[in-house]
Parts: sequence; structure tokens; C-alpha cells
Amino acid sequence: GPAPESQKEAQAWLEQRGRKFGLFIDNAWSEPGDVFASTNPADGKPLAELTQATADDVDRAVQAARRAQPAWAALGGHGRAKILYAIARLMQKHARLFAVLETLDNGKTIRETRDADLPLVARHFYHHAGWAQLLDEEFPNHRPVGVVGQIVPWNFPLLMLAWKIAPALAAGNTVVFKPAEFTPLTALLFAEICVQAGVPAGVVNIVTGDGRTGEAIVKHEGIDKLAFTGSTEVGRLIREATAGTGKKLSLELGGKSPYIVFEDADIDAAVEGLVDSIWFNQGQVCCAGSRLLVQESVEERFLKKLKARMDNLRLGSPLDKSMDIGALVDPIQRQRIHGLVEAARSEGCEIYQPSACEIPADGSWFPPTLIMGASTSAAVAQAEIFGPVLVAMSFRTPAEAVQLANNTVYGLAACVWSENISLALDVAPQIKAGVVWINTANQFDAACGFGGYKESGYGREGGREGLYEYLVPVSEDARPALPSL
Ligand code: TXE
Repeated sequence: GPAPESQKEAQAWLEQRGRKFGLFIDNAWSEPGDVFASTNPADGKPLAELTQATADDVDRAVQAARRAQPAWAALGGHGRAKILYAIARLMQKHARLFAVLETLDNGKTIRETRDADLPLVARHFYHHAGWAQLLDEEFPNHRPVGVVGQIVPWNFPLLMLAWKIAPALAAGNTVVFKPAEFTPLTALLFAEICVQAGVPAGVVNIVTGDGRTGEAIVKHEGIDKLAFTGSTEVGRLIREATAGTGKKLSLELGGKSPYIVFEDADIDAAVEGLVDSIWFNQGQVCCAGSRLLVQESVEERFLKKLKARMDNLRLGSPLDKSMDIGALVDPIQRQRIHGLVEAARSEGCEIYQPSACEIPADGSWFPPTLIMGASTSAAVAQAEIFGPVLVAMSFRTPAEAVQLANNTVYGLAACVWSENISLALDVAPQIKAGVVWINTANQFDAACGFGGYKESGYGREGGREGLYEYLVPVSEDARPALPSL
């Protein structure tokens, strides 16, 4: 597993704070109020108690953010960049502690938190430090939106925090941020990093709690913009709640992304890509390649190789660095996924799960699962399962592949596998998805805008596109006059 020191450090960090946390508002910690528990999903044991922030708490956070915003904007791009670079460096310095804490709180494997989440988090802060420096030059006719409310889910707690907070701060906004109730711990450790990095009081405020806290943020009149990542259902509620308020809004919601394999694909590479696409983070990924569309002529060969590869996936303690599959975030999710798989079974689908895959007695786990023979309208073919469950279907022609790929209310991501680059380049733009990967999967970079079409939401995160979400245009005459020579 990870060096025992990092595990000890994570436990010491929790112990030092009495495993009980208040809210981080105006660079100060409040006394814990009404608390709820966050558990380790790998063993079901409680990790810490967190404060359920009330509407009054949210109001204090918004007021602090409003007071801090003008000075934060006036600091200028270079001043803010210095602080964002400091955050990036501190995230790298404490990467192991963050990775262990994230794994404990979420259940995802240490291999992922250490090799994917943390490097991407640091990269995101470095990248946006760069943007802060370029802001005056590249966006001369824009100013910050003001105070931003940000609500994120539990699947990539720290990475979603970085995607939200880094561009908001770079553009001169201040934030009220709410982590998901299942995974609040790394956001609280991040609050301490902000203080160390010299983030002024009120610029970053972190309030914990469930949907009620989220609702208080959404409804607060002092919020100028909301950025949400989570379920399509809650995204819809937020859209309704903000209609007519003038609040700017971006939504990153669910997905049911197609993974298309043509007969001339490099089959071994496509199998490996699929393992990454659907079993990374136990399939709890908004852009997971959860619908395999494989050309009929290679279907049998592909599925045979896929099953053999599934047999080799190791499921177990997320802190053990040789594990491929960790725990699901919560037993509620396990129950939901189980229900969907059993419904498919009773409808006559064929279900494949590796026979040698042992499920630990405690915690919330689900084996890698392949469903075959589902109709295109079946729940498992249409609903976002958000678990380690792949639904396989076949097609005959490229046109049919495109039709099946687009047969979804979602439009977040897609993969196309073919050694015939003309075919791949012809098919890719016909798929209505925010990102289409060719002969690869799950490539993320801070410089590249990420987001969806249709019920996957709107707005982009990352790169130049993402910055527009945190800026508003100003008219020419609102710009400061040029000094006379
Ligand atoms: O999401 P929620 P949940 C999908 C996925 C998953 C399902 C449920 O299918 O199984 O959603 O997950 C806050 N006003 N995705 O219940 O409820 C909540 O506290 C304001 C896909 O965790 O959307 C949390 O911080 N905020 C997705 C955040 O919203 C509210 C990632 C997300 O929680 C609120 C997550 C309200 N009324 C889930 N109610 C993706 N595509 O990445 C809840 N929240």
C-alpha cells in the first residue's frame, strides 16, 4: 500500500482535529454545529463528523465572500497568480496525504488518487495561475462575475474542487464551495492549504452539508453565479430555482457515453481502453464508457477478450496499491446498482461477472459486470448506472453505430476505435457529445474545455472556454480610460 507514513499522517490529521469539523468561513473555523458522519466505504466505519451548514451559515459565508471580492479582483492577475501557484505547489507537496484521505473518504483506489486525481488537481491550479497572469491581455473586455456558489458530487471530490475553484479565483471571483456530504474531508484539508498559500480571508469559504445546504446556496441573493456538477435531477431543480434571477449558471450532469469499436480496431488496445473507460473509479464517472457498441463481425472475439480481462481485475482494499477496483462511495449506490442489474437479469439479459472476484464482507462493493442482450430501450441501456456495469450491444454499419450512439438523452463523451482514421474522423463529429476520444479514453487536461450537450448540461470547464463561465463582458465605456501621454 502507500507508505505507512502517509496513512499515519492522514489519521493524525483527523485525530488532531478531534475527528469533528466546523465550517471554513472568512479564513476561520466555526464550532461544529449539527453534525453528520462521513464513513469509509471500504469498511463502513465512521471517519469524521461534519457540520450540516444551515441557511444562516451559508449567509455568513456569502457575506464574507462579498466583502472579500473587490480586493481580490483589485489584486490583479499577477497577484492572484502568485497565490494560485502557491496552492499548486502545496498540493504537490502534500499530495500523498491528500491521496490517502481521498481514498479513505471515497473508497477509490490509491493508485487512482495518487496517479490521476492529485496530479490533475495540481495541473489545474498551475494552468489557471497562468490564466490569471494572461487575463488583462486575453480578456480586456471582461470582469469577474462576483461571488460564485459551487456544488460538487462525491466521485472526484478534490478534482471537482480544483475544476471549480481554480478558474473562479483566477478570474477574480470569490467562492462559497460545498463538497458532497459523502466526501467532504479533502475540501477541509484544502481550506488549510488556502491559508498557508496566503489566500485572503473570505475568498474561499467551504460549507459542508447535504442538499439542504446546497439549496441555501442556490437560493441566496448574494450569489452571482452557480456552478454545479451532479445528477441531472438536481441540475434541473437548480435551473428552475435560478430561472429569472439573473444568476449565471453552468451545469455538468449525467452521461451514458458510447464506446464504439469498429471491426478494424486494434482489439487488444480497445479492450484495455474499455477497462479504463468503464472500470476507472468503479464506473462512478460522468463520462464513463458505459455503453459498448461493437461491430457484429468482431463482437464474439471482442467479448471473449473482454471477459478474460475482467477475470484479471483485482478488487479489494483501496489502500492496497495493486488493486484495480475499490469500494463504491456508499451502500445506497450499491443498492441502486444492484437493483438495475437484477432488473436486467429478470428481463432475460445475460450477465457476466468474474467468478473468482471475492467481495469483502464489510463496506459497499460491486463486482465488474457486463450485461449482454439488453434492448436499446431497457433501463440499463438508457439510465446512468454510475457503477462498474457495462452494457454491450452490436451494430452492423457506421450509420447504425452513430444512430445507437446518439440514442440517449445525454451527450457528455464518446469513444471511437478504428485503425481507419478516415472512418473515425467521419464518425466522431456525428456524435453529439462534448468530447469524442479516438483510439483512447479518459484523456483530461486543464487546457481543454469539458462539458456536455443535451441533458448532460451546459457550460465548459477548463481552458479558455471554461474561463468565460467566470467572467462577464463589460462595455467599452466601462473600461478604465487609457492614461493620456
Ligand atoms: O447526486 P446529487 P447524488 C448521478 C449518478 C448518481 C446520482 C445520484 O447517477 O448515482 O446522480 O448521486 C448536492 N440543491 N451523478 O445523489 O444529489 C449534493 O449535496 C442543491 C452523476 O450524489 O446531484 C451534492 O453536493 N444542491 C454526476 C451534489 O448536489 C443539492 C456526479 C450532487 O449530489 C441538492 C454525481 C439541491 N436540491 C451524481 N440536492 C456526474 N455526472 O458527475 C443535492 N445537492
